[in-house]
Amino acid sequence: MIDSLILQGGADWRAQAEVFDEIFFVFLALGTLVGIIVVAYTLWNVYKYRDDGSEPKEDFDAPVVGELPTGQGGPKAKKLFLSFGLSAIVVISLVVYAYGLLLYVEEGPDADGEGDIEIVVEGYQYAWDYYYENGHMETNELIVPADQRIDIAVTSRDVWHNFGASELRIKSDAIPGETATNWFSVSSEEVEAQGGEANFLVECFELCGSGHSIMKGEITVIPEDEWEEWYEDTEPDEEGQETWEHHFAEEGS
Ligand SMILES: [Cu+2]
Repeated sequence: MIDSLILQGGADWRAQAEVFDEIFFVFLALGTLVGIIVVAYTLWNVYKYRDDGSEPKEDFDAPVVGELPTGQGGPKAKKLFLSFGLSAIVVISLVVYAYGLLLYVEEGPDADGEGDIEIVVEGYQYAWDYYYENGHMETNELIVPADQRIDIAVTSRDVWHNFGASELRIKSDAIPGETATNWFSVSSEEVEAQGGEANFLVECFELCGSGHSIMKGEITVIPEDEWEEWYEDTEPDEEGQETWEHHFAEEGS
């Protein structure tokens, strides 16, 4: 139910996928529970107040078509307050709980930005370019280390696109002239489980032209030491560096 894209960097470091799966599970479980109670209570009342042919009791407060129920004073009001109170408690705690988790998703763990890997993602008809801090550029395949928070700044070169990786539960608008930020993380456990290299499909989620459906990429996560070796070998590029700085320096995180 909750998959294992947990990040190990600290007890409170959790991948977005894990957070969203937890929210989904909590809402599903509570929804099912409330549903069972409401349906069971309804059926029980249908049975209890069924028409068995006998005359109704004199003090029976039967509902009248076209009139608002007035007999909810006395002991019956208790039931009203109980159901109202319980609903309020459930709804308010869900709002507080979900809002707290969503704030975490927005800010990410360790929001000081130090030591994070920052990548500029630029969409265009019909592919994705990724710029690293040293200006190195990769097309369609984004190679990042495990156990790290990866910050992405998503933008577009031509029309509106949307950068998303469903398994990682990330999705960001790619709009020309604008920068949308997002983050993700994959644990080394997950990388090991996928055989030393974890792969996640990247798709464009904004209809952007005739090649929209082939606008696919990949996020490849490798162990940190392997990634560092790989990154050392990449060629720094001045133009790429300018693109990177334009999105990360100007944001002034
Ligand atoms: Cu697109």
